[in-house]
Parts: sequence; C-alpha cells; structure tokens
Amino acid sequence: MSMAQSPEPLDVDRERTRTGMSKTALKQGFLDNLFYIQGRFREVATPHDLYMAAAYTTRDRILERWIKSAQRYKTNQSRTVCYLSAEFLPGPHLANNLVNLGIVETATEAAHELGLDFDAIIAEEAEPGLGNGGLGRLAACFMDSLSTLQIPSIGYGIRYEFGIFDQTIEDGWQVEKSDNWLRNGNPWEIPRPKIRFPVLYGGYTEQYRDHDGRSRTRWVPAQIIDGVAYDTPILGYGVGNVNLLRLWKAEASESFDFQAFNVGDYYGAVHAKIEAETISKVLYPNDEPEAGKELRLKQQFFFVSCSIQDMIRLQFNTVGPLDSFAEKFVIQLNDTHPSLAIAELMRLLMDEHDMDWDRAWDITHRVFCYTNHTLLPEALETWSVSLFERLLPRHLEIVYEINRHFLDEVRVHFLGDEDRVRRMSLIAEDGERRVRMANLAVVGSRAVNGVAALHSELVKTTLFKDFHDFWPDRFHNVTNGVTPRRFMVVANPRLSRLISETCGSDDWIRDLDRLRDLEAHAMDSGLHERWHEVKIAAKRDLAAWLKHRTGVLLDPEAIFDVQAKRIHEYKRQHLNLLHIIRCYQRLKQSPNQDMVPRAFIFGGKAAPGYFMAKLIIKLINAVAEVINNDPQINGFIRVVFMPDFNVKNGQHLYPAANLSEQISLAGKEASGTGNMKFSMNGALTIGTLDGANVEIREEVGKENFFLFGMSAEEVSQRQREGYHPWEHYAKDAELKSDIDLINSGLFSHGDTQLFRPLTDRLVNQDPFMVLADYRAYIACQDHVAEAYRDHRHWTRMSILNVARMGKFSSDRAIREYAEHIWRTEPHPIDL
Ligand code: KOT
Repeated sequence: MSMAQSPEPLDVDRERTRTGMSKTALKQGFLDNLFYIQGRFREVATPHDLYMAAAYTTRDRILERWIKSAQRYKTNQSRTVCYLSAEFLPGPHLANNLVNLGIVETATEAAHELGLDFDAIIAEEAEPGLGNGGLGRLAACFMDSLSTLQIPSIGYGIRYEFGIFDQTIEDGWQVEKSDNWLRNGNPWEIPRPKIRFPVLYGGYTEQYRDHDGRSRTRWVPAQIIDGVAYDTPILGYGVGNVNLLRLWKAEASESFDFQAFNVGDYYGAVHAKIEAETISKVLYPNDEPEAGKELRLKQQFFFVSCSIQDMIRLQFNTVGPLDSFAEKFVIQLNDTHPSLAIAELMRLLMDEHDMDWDRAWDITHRVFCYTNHTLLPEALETWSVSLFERLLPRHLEIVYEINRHFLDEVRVHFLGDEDRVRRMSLIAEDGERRVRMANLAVVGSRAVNGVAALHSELVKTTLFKDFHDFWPDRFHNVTNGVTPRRFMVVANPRLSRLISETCGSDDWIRDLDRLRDLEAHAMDSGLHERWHEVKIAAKRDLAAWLKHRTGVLLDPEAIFDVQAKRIHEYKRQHLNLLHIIRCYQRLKQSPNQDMVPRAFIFGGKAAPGYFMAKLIIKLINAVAEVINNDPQINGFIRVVFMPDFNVKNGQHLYPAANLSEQISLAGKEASGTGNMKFSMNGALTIGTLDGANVEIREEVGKENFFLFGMSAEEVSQRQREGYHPWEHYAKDAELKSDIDLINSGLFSHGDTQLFRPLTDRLVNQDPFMVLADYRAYIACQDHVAEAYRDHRHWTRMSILNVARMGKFSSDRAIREYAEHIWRTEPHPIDL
C-alpha cells in the first residue's frame, strides 16, 4: 500500500477503538502504552512509567484532531496567527489536556479501576519551564485560547534544554539548580527532523550583479547552524482544533561545519557541534533588566530566522506566491525579543526571493504587530551596533535602510525638529551607538499594543509619545487575560464543580462572562457554606503541601495572605514585609490583643544576578524564622516562603488564597496576571492602582477591593517635586521602628549589617517609593483584618470577585486581538 492511499476500513475501526474515549478504551490504551512504549508490566512500573503511559494515552487521542486540523487549515488556506515568543510557560500538559478533551472523569475512573493513584500520576509531570514569568505564561494562556476559539495559529519559540532554574532555599538564601526538564523524556513533543532550516551568523556582505544585471547583496556568513522543529499539540477546550507550539532546537549543520573544518579534524567538527547546540541550551533567567549577552542575541535571531523561513515554506505549500504573505499570516511579536524578525523577513524577501525594497517593506510592515510588556527603562532592549554588525552584518544594513526611509518621513512631518528625529531614530547615538529594538518594533509593525488600559495610556504618553504623535492610529490596548481552564478547572476542581452546580451548567468554562450567574446567589447562605468549605479544603491542602516542603505549619483558619510573583523591587515584596514586622511588633507590645490570625505566604524567583531581590528572599526567610519560632506569637502569625514557585506549584496557591497582594508602585506593573488568577479563585485583592488592578477593581466593584497608595499620576508628580524617603523614616515612628528592627540584627543572629543594603536603599533612594506608600498600606491591611472578621460579608465579596472576572479570560483578550488587530476568523474543526 502506498503512503498516499487511505488505510483499509478495518484499520480505521481498529484505530478508533485504540484511541476511543470510553473507559475500556482508555484502560486498554494505557496498558498498551505502558507495555509497548515504556516496556513495563503494571507490576514493575515506576511512577514515572505510569505517567508516561498516561501521557501517551492522552496524546494518542489528540493526534487525530491534530491531523484533521492541519489538513483543514491547509485546504482552507486559513489566515494564521504566528505568535513569536522567546518564552512559553505551558505548565504540565496532562491534566490540562484531559480537561480539554473532556475525559477527566472517565480517566480518573479508569485509573481507579486499574488500581492507580491518578493524582500521583499527574504530579509526576515535570514543569516545562521555558519562561521567566508573566510574559511566558501569557503566551501559553494565549495558545490555549487561540485553540479554544478555533483560530489557526502557531506559537514559535525556542526549545531550551534547560528552562528557568529550580529554586531551593538554603539557609534562607535562594540557590539555583539547573532544570533538566527533558531528562526523563517529553511525551508531548514530536520531533520533526525534516523541518530544518539553516541559520546564518557573522561574516560579511558583498554586492554582485544578478542575471538581469541588477545590483544585489549577498551575505557570506562565518557560521551556519540548523534549527530543527519540535512540535507540541495545543488542544482547545471542547473543540476539535489543535494548534501547534513549534519550538526550535539548535543543531550543527552537517553541510557547513563539517566541511569547513580540515578534512580529518574530527575533534574540531565535534567541537563545532557542541558550540552549535549551545544556542538553544539555556533560557536567560532575567525578568526585566537586559543582559546584553551575545548568546542571547544569537538565540533571538536563531528562533526568529527559523520561524520566518518556516512561514515562507508554508506560504509556498499552501497559497503560493509571496505577494499574499501578509494576507496568509499575521505575526505577533511578544515584546521586542523577536523583533529581529522584521529585518529577517526583509532580508529573505529581498536577498532570497528577489523582491525590491518597496514590495518587501509593504509586506513586512503589514504582517507584524508588536506587544509591549514593560515601561521599565532598564528592560528596554538595545544592542550595541558593533555586536550587531559582527553577528548580523546584513541585518544592520537593513536596519539602517529602514531607519533612513523612516527618518525621512519624520523630517517631512516635523520640519526642523532634529531633536525628535534623534529620539525616534532606530539607532541611539549618545555614547556607544546602539540599535533600539523597541523603535524597530514600532516602525516595523502596523499595530502596537500595551497589556492593560493604564499601561497602554502610558505607552502612548511616555515611552512612545513621539511615535504616537506621528502614527496615533497604530496604538491599541488589549488588556491581558488568563485561561480559566488552567487556573480554575485544572487548579481548583472543587470550586469549579461548585460553580457549575450553582450556575446549573459548565458553560462558564468557555464563556467566562457566564460567571455573572453567581451573583444571583451571592447572598444564599447555602452557597456561602459550601464556598467556605471549598476554600478551607484548598487551604488545608496547601498547608499540608507547605508543611511537607518547608516544615512550617499553617492554621487553615488564618487569613491566607499571598504574594506570588517574580521577586523585584518594583513589585515591593519588602512593603509586605514591613507590614509583617508591624504585626509582629504589635503582638510583642500587647500579646493579648485580638488580632486576626494570618499566614503570610510568599513565592517567587529572583534573577540570579539581582542582589537586592535575593536579599529580599533572605529577609523573608529570616523574618519567618524569628516569628514562627517565637513562643509569644504562638502561631498567631506565620510566615512561609514557598520554594520554586512556577505554574505547577502555583496551582496549589491560587485556590487557597484569601488575600492577593498586588502592591507594585503605580505605573510600574504593565498588567500583572497573577492578580487575575487569585481573584478568579475567590481571593480578595489588596492593591494599588497599577496595571490591570485598575480594571479588576472596576469590574468587581470598589467595595470589593482593598485599594491603597498613590496613583501613577501622583507618583510622577512626587518624582517631579523631588522624593525624600528619609523624611518618611524620620516622621513616622512606626515605620522607623520597623526598619530599625531589621537593622538591629534581630532577624540576622545579631548581624546588624546583613540587611543594610536593603534598608539603606529604602531610606536613601527608595526608587519604588515603598516608604511613601507604607502608611496607606498598613491602614488598608487593618481594614482587611476587620473585614475578615465578618465571615458572611467576606464570603459574599469573594463570590462577587469570582462572578465578575469574566473580562479577565484570555478568550476575551484573544477575541479582541482577532477582531481589532489580526482580522482573523475562527475555523472550526468538527469533533
Ligand atoms: C522582560 C524583559 C523585557 C521586556 C519585558 C519583560 C517582561 C514583562 N517579562 N514579563 N513581563 C510581564 O508581562 C506580563 C504579561 O504581559 C505582565 O502582566 C507583567 O506586568 C509584565 O511584567
């Protein structure tokens, strides 16, 4: 039988049974996979074998939909969203895929009948930590929503061999361990050794005349590396659509390096292979501040070049000529990390596909859209011209040419305003000349968006003000969202069941606005009781988890007050700490006072090179040690640091929180998405008017949100006037005594210097105005404690928070991108 022929009907039937959704089919599939893939009998299988068999059994059921989606998209010539992101944080796949397939119950029963502990199997899966935090997790939520909304799409990124480091805590300090997530194999990915593209680096360019006598440019590289595709299927919820997460792995190019080395230089050739593979070896673990490393630039170009070449291949395979490339594809740049794609598409269109500048530019600037995720100046990517030229000589020429055309337009529009020209240039000329990637992204895209309403306003009025003056219509807002499948259904099955029972349907899972149906029951005492039980059960689970990992025992009746996110000064974990120290001092001064018990829970990683963030972790653990071991406190307040906060561990945290800490300095957090995850799970927020907090408060109602602190406007005014943190220190006796307590050495076994870098920075510089917001924060926390005493009222607020979270589904965000930015349509695949 040739490959093109369809299989015999008998085979089709057999296949259907093999991948059927019945309990019997699942059990059979599981035992088959355990035997034929893992090579094990049930009796000798390790927990990991069982997980692998369960994963393959689940994957088998996705494959058919995957093939069908690919075929349908191809015949329909569907417009495709290509989401380019240096980071993806999908979280463990198994539980999520079972939810999206709609077979959680059947699979649980099947496992039970086989005598297996299903929760233990699910817990076996390693975290695919291919991202740092919010930006990477957003990309994963968007992939889930794109599939659920049946929009053809491909997520393109890097298959890092080592993802974000695993965090352990030793003597209170963060210690980084390498994350070998592929060690035991990855059942979700399918290698595509034939989908392979050469990526060029270094060398020089030269002019030549083509056969028509036209002057052309040729890039003669010094190094060629291959990118090989690894595909992970992304199944939508309750639909037949499966989209693709296509991650590139770097390999030595046989055709180039092996020849380039002297014949017989075997070791040299092996060395070249190792060097090639370092490109996709490790994720850079920095959130926000830019590292400026050569390998990082090589990584960015690596995945961008493979992805654009892949799109061109797909264009030829489906539609045909490149003229309609911008109709077939839309490319969304997840921040500036992939913005080299703009220059790479220009290069490929001109140098490899014979287009002239104008036609190539017309396609390029119509195909790209760019999302900005931060205003922090230290996070804005720039690359030194000399490094750029050494690695990407042809792209530098193209960037210069884009800049020349662009600045000509600016000069015509703003006659004589050379200052503006200097600010808008793609090249910074003050000091060492640098390529400004954000400017490249704006100039090369037809749409630019921020990630929350406030952030998008600040993008227009501060960061890209000049660009907004020039192209006002190019700027948009799409407020972030998160997927309720992962963060409610997978993470919090108890609450999900309660919601479905209360609303009489589980439609809310695909249409989160339906959560509004809960409002009618917000006063219902029956619901209150069950709501409370669900929360308490999650708190018990978390308490057990934390006890096992940290030894700290939490009281499930206490307020679970949680701050989980990357550790960064702008996020102000140290403001939270000052409140904890205040509670401690109050209890020490009047041990018999009637304080509401609290468990303060932190989680988050610090960039390995970010000393101040690591010192904050140390201080959290130091404060925890003193408070948790003080007999006078008697467990009234407890402090615990959850090690290795990631998607997987976060799933224990969101369902258990009563209070969500969203306390960044206003104007600094672009959006935040943890704020949404907590609120969806019934936590109330204590927060500033920053990022998406503003919109969360609008939705849930100001009476159901604990607001404190300066607004972004007030922050900039204070900064303009001149901010003097030591005045707060001098004037506020309690603040002074909290900071002094840190300096006293109480938390550092008498060492009065250990935390000095942190306290000195607060008193003398305080770039994120912790001291200015301290008083308002403490007062607000006192309101929280009072509110918690009224259980009925608190529970009502909790229900209303959940009921009003519809806006923060990533489905809504993706619909807005599809309608206002991408102009894409759903392409349903029938089940
Ligand atoms: C990192 C380096 C350079 C530029 C941006 C970043 C970045 C921004 N990494 N994560 N973010 C976060 O992105 C989230 C998703 O939009 C936001 O919710 C969050 O506020 C950003 O800090």
